[in-house]
Amino acid sequence: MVKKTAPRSQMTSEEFARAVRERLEHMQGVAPSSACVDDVYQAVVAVVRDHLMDSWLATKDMMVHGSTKAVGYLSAEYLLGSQLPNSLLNAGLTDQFEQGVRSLGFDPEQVIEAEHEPGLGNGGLGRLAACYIDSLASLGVPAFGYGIHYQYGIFEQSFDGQGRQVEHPDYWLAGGDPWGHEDLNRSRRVSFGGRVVQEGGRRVWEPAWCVKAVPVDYLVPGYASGRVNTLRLWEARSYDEFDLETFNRSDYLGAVKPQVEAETISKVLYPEDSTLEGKTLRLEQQYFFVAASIADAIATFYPGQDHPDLATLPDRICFQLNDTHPVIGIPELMRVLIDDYGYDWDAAWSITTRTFNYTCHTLLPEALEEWSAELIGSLLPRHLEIIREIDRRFVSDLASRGTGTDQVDRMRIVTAGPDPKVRMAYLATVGGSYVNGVAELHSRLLKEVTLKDFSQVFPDKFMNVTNGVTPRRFVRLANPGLSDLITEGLGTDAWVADLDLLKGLEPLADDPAFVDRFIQVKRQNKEDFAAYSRRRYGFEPDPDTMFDSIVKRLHEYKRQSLKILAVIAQYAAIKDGTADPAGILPRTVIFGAKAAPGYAMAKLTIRLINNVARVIDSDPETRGLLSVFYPRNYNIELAEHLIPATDLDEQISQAGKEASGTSNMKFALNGALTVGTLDGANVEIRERVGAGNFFLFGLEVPEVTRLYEEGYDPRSYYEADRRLKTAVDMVASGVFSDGDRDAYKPLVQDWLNKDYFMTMADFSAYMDIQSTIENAYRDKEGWARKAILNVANSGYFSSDRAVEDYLRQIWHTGPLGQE
Ligand code: 26Q
Repeated sequence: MVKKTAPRSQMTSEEFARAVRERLEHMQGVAPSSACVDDVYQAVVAVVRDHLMDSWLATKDMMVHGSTKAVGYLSAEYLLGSQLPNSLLNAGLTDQFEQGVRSLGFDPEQVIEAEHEPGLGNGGLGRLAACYIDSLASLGVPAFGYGIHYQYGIFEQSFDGQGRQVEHPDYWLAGGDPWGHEDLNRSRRVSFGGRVVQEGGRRVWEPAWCVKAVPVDYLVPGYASGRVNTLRLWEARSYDEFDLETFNRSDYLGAVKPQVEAETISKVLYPEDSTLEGKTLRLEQQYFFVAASIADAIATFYPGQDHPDLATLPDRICFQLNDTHPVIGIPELMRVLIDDYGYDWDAAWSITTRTFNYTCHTLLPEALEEWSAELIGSLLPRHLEIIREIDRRFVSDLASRGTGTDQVDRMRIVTAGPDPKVRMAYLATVGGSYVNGVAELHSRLLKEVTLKDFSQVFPDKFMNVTNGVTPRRFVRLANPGLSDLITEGLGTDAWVADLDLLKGLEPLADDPAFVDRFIQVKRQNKEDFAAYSRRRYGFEPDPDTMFDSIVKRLHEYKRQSLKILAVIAQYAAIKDGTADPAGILPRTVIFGAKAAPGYAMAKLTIRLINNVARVIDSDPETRGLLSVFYPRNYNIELAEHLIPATDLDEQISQAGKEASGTSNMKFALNGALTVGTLDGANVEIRERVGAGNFFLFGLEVPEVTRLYEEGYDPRSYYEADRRLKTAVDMVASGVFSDGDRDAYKPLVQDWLNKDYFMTMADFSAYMDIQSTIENAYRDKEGWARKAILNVANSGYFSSDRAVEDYLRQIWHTGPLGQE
């Protein structure tokens, strides 16, 4: 492999400054002397985009005219984070930007902070998509990311006076969209509703209304690859004058109404990420972006052809379904092939099944999408017919393989009964070549539990690709101090494009000078975070305390309540003198989490955390010993500041519930130690970094299963552990609600009577491992040594490796220009 070092563009800083000035004066009409930071930001973005344009055109040209199969990543979410620092790094323009902007009298830091991050995703799945498009471009693989140009991204979170979550719309486009390139000439028509009629031997869909899908393109520059791929996000517009032919003439007003409402389709990202309501608008969003993307791919690879040979489609592009959200693409491609291009069923099925693959991201049954057949039928009548036909043929295929009738019934894509449902995960499994889970444990559980019947019949379909994260954003950019130290330690910065090289740091864990430098870097990151936090939130965590972080969406299965109960128990021990102040390890516990607006239990947990923080931080007895900090609005920017500053990372989900986790990888790569259960990718992290450098606790999957079967009694754990009893009783008695004993009743009742995720059962083990952690932390050098070994052995968790796994096992393609 060629060792790639940081790219540097030919452009000088003088040229950069000149281009910015030019842009300000001639395009924006602002004299540099009267420009504000936002003006400069806009001009800088234009300069960077301009600079990437030639490579973008060349990449697209090679993709269309070459013979390398492209990847079409279909994802309803891309949680991009800020674009400027990443584009500068990948384009080799960082120094020129800094010097150029300074020469114009501006602070580069402020220009970078002028960006409002596009929060077009909920959490892990959306961020993973963003990491994968970065890696695809960096590896030089021709790829399109396809998604939705939501006008409102994930809501902005604040807290009210009682500590409750308040949601505010995230109008991320307020300052324009300087990175987006709207391409009106590539727009596509997407139709909905109506009916299907028989015309001769053909079924003909007569839709009732349609919308225009307008692409907004974002450049995705690879790191040191010279390639620039495309992220194409679709925006819904109504046609100015609607085309009467498309309409059902007998219902004129009924047809106009949805037309008028067309633009709502891409208005807002749904903030739910597990409990799924079958809302029409959500299905409209899914079909909208997938239909536009499939039409776009055909137009791109078969330009100007009325009768393209679509039998070659699987050689030109493969579509990866990021969870079930884009699965309606399977019947859509069938419809296009059969209805629009005249292929027969078998030919269309062969093309379709070789074009799609499906990644599953969950183990929770309630998170598996099911749409009522009635809803699909009213919005997409032709697709429902096709889905029913896929199901019919699938069932007869199973029968001919000798699959038992019970099993066949369990496997039906369309459920039987009065209100039939379409199971999207099953449709994806049947309609594509491969299905993959996102960590080894998850992939195994998919085969053994969630999709067991399918893995019995189609064992070769099932794959694992353990998730990964991009080292560019989450190490090189987020943690410059550690990056410099790594580069120094390895004698090269080639690790940024080849993260396995981190292994070379392993011997340095025994080098006292290196360990010392490592300690200094972490210390500096903690001070930087404290300063950032004071500016942003008005709270300054004390860098002399251990920074103990738990950041992820708020979910019962992720068990933020286990953490808060442990904090309360520690608080109680300080108050009642059980804990000797001299023996307490000073900590700052940092929470970051948004809850789905309709998820009552999660929102109540947020309120509890905020009030525990309030009570503890206003209590003089805990000063310098225990502090709880819950910054509002956890997002990519906050992650980039917090992760490098963290000492202890909490990955404490109930075993068998977190598909993978990806923040666990980011923390390990940034030299935090993990306290975690054997769940998701924690298992692989522990294997790689070494059991001695990972704090394991809690029930494991077989024990959880056994407890469910035997009958789980949370109250028995409450009775058995004084620390737990004290903590729960404090919540119940109103200590964190000004005496109001009802405030947290639903939470307390759940803990004592249901506790589906077994927080009570894991509490004692969790408290016990905390003492082990504290002892380990007191040995400063020993802790740093463990942290270095985490960094050195986490190279595997690069999204470059994950994408290479997809290329080898699933996509069967590779970089441009190597065919
Ligand atoms: C679906 C239908 C309707 C409304 C919303 C949704 C929806 C939206 C987002 C369902 C799920 C999500 C997001 C899921 C998610 O982020 N899953 C996480 O994916 C990560 C990347 O693989 C894993 O690391 C995490 O373990 C997994 O929880």
